Amino acid sequence: MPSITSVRGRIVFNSRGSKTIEIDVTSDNKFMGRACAPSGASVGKLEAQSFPENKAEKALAAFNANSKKFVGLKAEDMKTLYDVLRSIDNTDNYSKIGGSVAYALSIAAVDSAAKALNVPLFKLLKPDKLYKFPFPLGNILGGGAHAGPGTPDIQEILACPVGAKSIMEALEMNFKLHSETRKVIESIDKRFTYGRGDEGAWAPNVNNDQALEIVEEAVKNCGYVLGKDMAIGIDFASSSFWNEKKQVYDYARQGLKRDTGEQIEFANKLMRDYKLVYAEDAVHEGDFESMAVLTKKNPKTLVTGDDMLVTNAGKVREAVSYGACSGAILKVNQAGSLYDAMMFAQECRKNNIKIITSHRSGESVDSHISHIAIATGSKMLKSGVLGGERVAKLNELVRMSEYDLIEGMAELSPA
Ligand code: 2PG
Ligand code: MG
Repeated sequence: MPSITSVRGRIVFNSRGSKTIEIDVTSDNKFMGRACAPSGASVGKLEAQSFPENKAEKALAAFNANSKKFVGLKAEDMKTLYDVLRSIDNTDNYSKIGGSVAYALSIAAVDSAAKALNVPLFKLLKPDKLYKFPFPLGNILGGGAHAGPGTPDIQEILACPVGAKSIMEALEMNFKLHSETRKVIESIDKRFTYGRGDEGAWAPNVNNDQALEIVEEAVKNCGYVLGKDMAIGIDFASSSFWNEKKQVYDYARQGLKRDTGEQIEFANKLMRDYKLVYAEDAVHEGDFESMAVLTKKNPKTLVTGDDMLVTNAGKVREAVSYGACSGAILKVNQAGSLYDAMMFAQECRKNNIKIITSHRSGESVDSHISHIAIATGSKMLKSGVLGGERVAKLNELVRMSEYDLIEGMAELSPA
């Protein structure tokens, strides 16, 4: 069993040019694992806090002050590493050492263990006989916190190539739809600049309804049958436009407001009209009751919690008590360490809630989440379409198809 012989942390930059933490973990003096913490723009209230006092320098200082405590641990032992992290920081949200440190350290450790043991990371995380590929869920057209004024209030319209038989075919379908979507935007806006948001999705000057019509038309132009070959998903990220004081969803860019009942009606209508395979955070993070209404009404859609569940096993139990959510986003950095995220995944599987492993809008070129998606039995991997930091995860899936251990695409139909 490889043991950690040294650790080293540093400040680097993410895809938005913001500072973040990267950590190297070396096992048996020669096998180096490395991981870099991502960060979100639309952040759930109960997520792990990336940095103490919101400063990467403070996270690095807290890590350096404690780094010796990790030397000597077994590199693949996520639980012991978690226990040591918790002996340093017992806050709910890792506000003392920083979620970025918990993320980078815990993933660099297993990365190093996988290299030392010469096994692919997904197999180290979950020894199994057979695995399935998650469907790539790619952001095609978006707005919200990921793009500027004039773009839709809805954060992401996503492609999911549900008819694909292989990962290669699935990726090609997403790239084709992304490129066709640009042509449709250009046909209605001759001055379209090809502007893209933080995750590589087109960021045109259109409202929410037009945005959906554009993607629907692009699906048709590609020759795909909507919902059969290519399905659409939406991340409303509705907490970011929920006005708690006025109790309304404020679609400020489109100039309209919806109360809770109207928001439920709107989300139901989109799920029906566009045969959505996926609907994330359609209501704000605290509204489990409305999420339960949507979940019950739409058995064919993965009605998914992101800000609502914040990759927290306790929140999954809360959702289950309401009957809310058939899908759950897994973002390791929301939870903090990889062990926290694995406990969340276990709770989801126990309750038959489908897992969707996800990137963040501020990313690195790391590709560990592709392995985490396979190891957790994720139905989808939400990791964008274009941009080096997005394609890095997708290309890792391509490389993984060289292993005979992964057989075909995940089963999407609701159990
Ligand atoms: C989300 C994510 C990823 P962010 O809301 O699901 O798409 O965005 O990382 O900005 O929270
Ligand atoms: Mg989200």
